[in-house]
Amino acid sequence: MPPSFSRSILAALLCLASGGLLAQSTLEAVQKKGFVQCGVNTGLAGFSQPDSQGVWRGLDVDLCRAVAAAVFGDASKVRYTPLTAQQRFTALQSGEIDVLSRNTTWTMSRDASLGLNFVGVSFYDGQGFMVPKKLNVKSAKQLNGATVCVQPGTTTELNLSDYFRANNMKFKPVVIETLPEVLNAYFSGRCDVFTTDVSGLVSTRGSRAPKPSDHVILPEVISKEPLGPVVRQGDERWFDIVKWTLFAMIEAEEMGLTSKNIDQQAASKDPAVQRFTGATGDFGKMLGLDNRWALNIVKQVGNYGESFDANLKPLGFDRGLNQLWIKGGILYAPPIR
Ligand SMILES: N[C@@H](CCC(=O)N[C@@H](CS)C(=O)NCC(=O)O)C(=O)O
Repeated sequence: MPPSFSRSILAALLCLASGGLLAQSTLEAVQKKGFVQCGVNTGLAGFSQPDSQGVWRGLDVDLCRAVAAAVFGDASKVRYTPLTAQQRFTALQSGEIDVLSRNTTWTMSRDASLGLNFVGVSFYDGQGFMVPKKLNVKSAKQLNGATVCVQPGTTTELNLSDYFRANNMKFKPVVIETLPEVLNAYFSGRCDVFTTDVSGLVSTRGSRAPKPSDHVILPEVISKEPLGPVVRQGDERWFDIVKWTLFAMIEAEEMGLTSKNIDQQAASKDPAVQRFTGATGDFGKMLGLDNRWALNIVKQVGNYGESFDANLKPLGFDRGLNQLWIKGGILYAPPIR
């Protein structure tokens, strides 16, 4: 075989390999384009919503910013793709986004059959019901025959029918894809009830109800909704990066590291703090990142509690289950060591 011919076969093979088997990793692709493409909610106050200057804010947005801080040392290197519940998984599967950080419940079928991986839980939630106060309903058990507003492609839709069936009650679903429209239907009285994650009820009542005090959230919480960030399956490196980004925010709170003190703490003699800030060890390197990856997250975005206080506390959220395990909640990050 003439050498030029074998060279061109080699080139063709290399080309095939780079497009297929050796396809560029998510980290490389993100580094090359210079930003993280993050899939977020279309607008849910406290989780992800643009402020009056058009700057995206919220707990879910902070996870996107933290990934950018870990990867680039710059939390601003994020672009946002607002997604409805129905659009979110396709956007991730197709590669349109690098991370989905959008009040998404970790369920077995989503994890095991969509080619996706949940990295952990950033907010423990459950499904609830909101009704106009004037209906004088005190319990979800009184909702037999109600018209219920719900968004498609959600766990909400599924739990709703389970709950009514289990309690021998009937309901008329009003299924509307976009949040502004489903809220409009509920606030204008087309439905008796709006159901979603309790966080969604608290957030939309506080930020979108014409008069928040006209609406009550019923006491029943009918499901577990562990919400967390999602990545594509098959890229372990990227999975680890997003997973440890979330853990770093939780661990920083437990260690008392904040955006205010992290620079001084970088000189700490405490071995755990030294590992966290990158003063010792090669923990960043293990992820393919700078050893100051976690320091950059905390410095630029803050720890989990700082993000919670900035984004959710003003809307009236309590920490509840989303408190650290050492303070009575269930937030627990594995050790950085
Ligand atoms: N956690 C549930 C529900 C998530 C969900 O989409 N909730 C609605 C109601 S708060 C929402 O975020 N809507 C905003 C939108 O569609 O843009 C799930 O993962 O299926």
